[in-house]
Amino acid sequence: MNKHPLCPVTPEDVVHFSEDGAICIRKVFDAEWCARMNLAVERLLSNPGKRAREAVKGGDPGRFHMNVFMWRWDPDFRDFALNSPLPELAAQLLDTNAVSLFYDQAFIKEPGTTAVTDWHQDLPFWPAKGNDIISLWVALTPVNVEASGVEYVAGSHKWGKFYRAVTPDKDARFSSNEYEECPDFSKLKGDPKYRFVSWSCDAGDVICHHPLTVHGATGNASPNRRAAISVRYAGRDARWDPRDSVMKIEGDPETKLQAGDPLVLDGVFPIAWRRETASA
Ligand SMILES: O=C(O)CCC(=O)C(=O)O
Repeated sequence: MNKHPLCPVTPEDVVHFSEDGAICIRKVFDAEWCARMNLAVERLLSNPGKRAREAVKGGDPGRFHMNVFMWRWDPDFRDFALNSPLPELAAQLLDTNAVSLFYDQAFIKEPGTTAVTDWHQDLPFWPAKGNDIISLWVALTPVNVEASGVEYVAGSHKWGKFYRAVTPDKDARFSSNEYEECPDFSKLKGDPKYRFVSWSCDAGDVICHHPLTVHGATGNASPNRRAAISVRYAGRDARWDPRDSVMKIEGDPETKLQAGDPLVLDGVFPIAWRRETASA
């Protein structure tokens, strides 16, 4: 199993990521990692635990399974988040000397799922703020962009917008009226104001996005499972920002962190990668 990305990140990738707020890095994981994590996904689906969400409605022939914090209880997910090429990739794209693990999240769509992932930004869901938070969406299966891919609105992380959070299962606890609703960008595809970016992936490719980049996804019209794990890492300016209507973080960081503290806390937001020669 590889320890470093198989395809190194280039300085052009760093610039591209900062401009578009989304980039696909090919061949981050070898086949052994993908096989191991697909077994872990299988285990997760049959034993989902207390934080699982299912977003399909009656009559949907598929299954849209989401889960969070798998790294806290499953050794394979733990290794994936802390001892794989991912944290180094995060640090390279954030151009920083150290990253902590924020959390991991599974997005599994079985064949025939009609439930979409609504257009959204990630930051409104989180008790966090800052630009230096990155989500690494790892394709564990091949992903055909038309059938089940995620799409991003390039540059939307720079709009200064903070859209209301909406979970795929429409959990009312998230929908704070303080913020405007995120438009349905699938209806704005022909509008020259917006540039959409998306990628078909092989297993082991990673799509990386900024926490304010607007994104959404179709269901799964392919005959195969679409399994992806998003692992989120925090860098330099990421801060604890407890607000109403945000997700609950496992491990009760609210009892240990003050608003404005860095997103670093043993056992909760552990340091996942540090440059060896870095002094801080
Ligand atoms: O895989 C999906 O459908 C959504 C992924 C997503 O929203 C994320 O990684 O933040």
